Amino acid sequence: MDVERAAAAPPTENASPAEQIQIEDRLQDSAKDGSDLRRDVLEGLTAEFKGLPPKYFYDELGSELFEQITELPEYYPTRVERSILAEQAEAIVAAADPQCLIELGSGSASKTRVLLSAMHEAGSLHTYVPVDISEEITRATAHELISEYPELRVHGVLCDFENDLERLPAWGQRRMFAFLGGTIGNFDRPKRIAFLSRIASLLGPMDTLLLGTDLVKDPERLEAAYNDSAGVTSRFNKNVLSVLNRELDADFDLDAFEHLAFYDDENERIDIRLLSLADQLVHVRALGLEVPFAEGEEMRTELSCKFTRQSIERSYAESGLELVELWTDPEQQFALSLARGA
Ligand code: SAH
Ligand code: AVI
Repeated sequence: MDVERAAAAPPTENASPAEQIQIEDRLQDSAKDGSDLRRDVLEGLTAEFKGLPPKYFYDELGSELFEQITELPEYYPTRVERSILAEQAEAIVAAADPQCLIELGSGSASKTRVLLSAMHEAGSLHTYVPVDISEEITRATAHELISEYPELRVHGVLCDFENDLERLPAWGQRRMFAFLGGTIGNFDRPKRIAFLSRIASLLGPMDTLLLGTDLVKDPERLEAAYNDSAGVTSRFNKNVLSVLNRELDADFDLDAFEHLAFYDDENERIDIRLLSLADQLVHVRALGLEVPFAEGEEMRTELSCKFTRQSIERSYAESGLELVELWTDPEQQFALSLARGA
């Protein structure tokens, strides 16, 4: 395991932006030269039930569309998670006592500010480590944060957390890993347990994990959140086809596919797909691939699993983690939970 230990650098009052921000590019060559994308797309488009991994949504436009989703009236998770953080940040910081906050899939870190402010109030704000696959949003976020928190060091890491978790540098003693927004729900169950187990093996005795999970609820409310009336989620979903057109010289016609999102009650998850509106042949020239889609055929682009307190505890138990505390909102729509190594 390639884990570097570095002491959390004490912040200085007059640090320049260049000293305060460091963005480390740890994306592997296979991500940079497109071979991961080629492998995943070849596998996904030649399978009997076609599918694409959700991480390819997040080019610059995809990150921007996700930001728009978080502001939609139907998309409650961001608002509710922020409200729980606003209520409980002090309690979370008191329970975890972190010096360093490492956020996986940080994006715009819009809710993270609540935690950073609570760490600031507790006098323990040293280092923030945003970890994301999307370079543009990570750089922009780092610059915004240092203007808001002059004492903060931002050590961003660009990487694919699925591939590179063990290659993250490890700063100082009391680290809190945060995985917010319900992004853990975008893994299916086996991947979730594997990923949480990997986090568990990185946690030292003083480290914690703060996990955001969307909760099982009325299917109508859930389905509305993924079928907004303004059509932003549809554009976000189809953006993966634009990524393939650009990166792999493909010729997907975005108008020939329809966004689908429905609640799968048995598996407690929203299933997000693209439905082919016609019999069509798509060319992915960079792969020398011709992909037939039948009219009515569905391709999975994302899963968004929903949880109960029991399923959160079970996921932790199966991953070598132990629940410390769980916070939710009055309507029990979303949960934040703090875990330690078992
Ligand atoms: N945490 C933010 C953003 C969630 S959107 C929130 O709660 O609102 C999911 C984020 O995870 C995006 O910023 C996306 O770029 C990032 N992401 C998705 N898959 C990733 C991967 N495999 N490795 C690193 N980052 C990833
Ligand atoms: C990032 N992730 C938690 C979002 C979700 O709700 O599963 C992604 C998303 N997909 C469609 N809308 C939002």
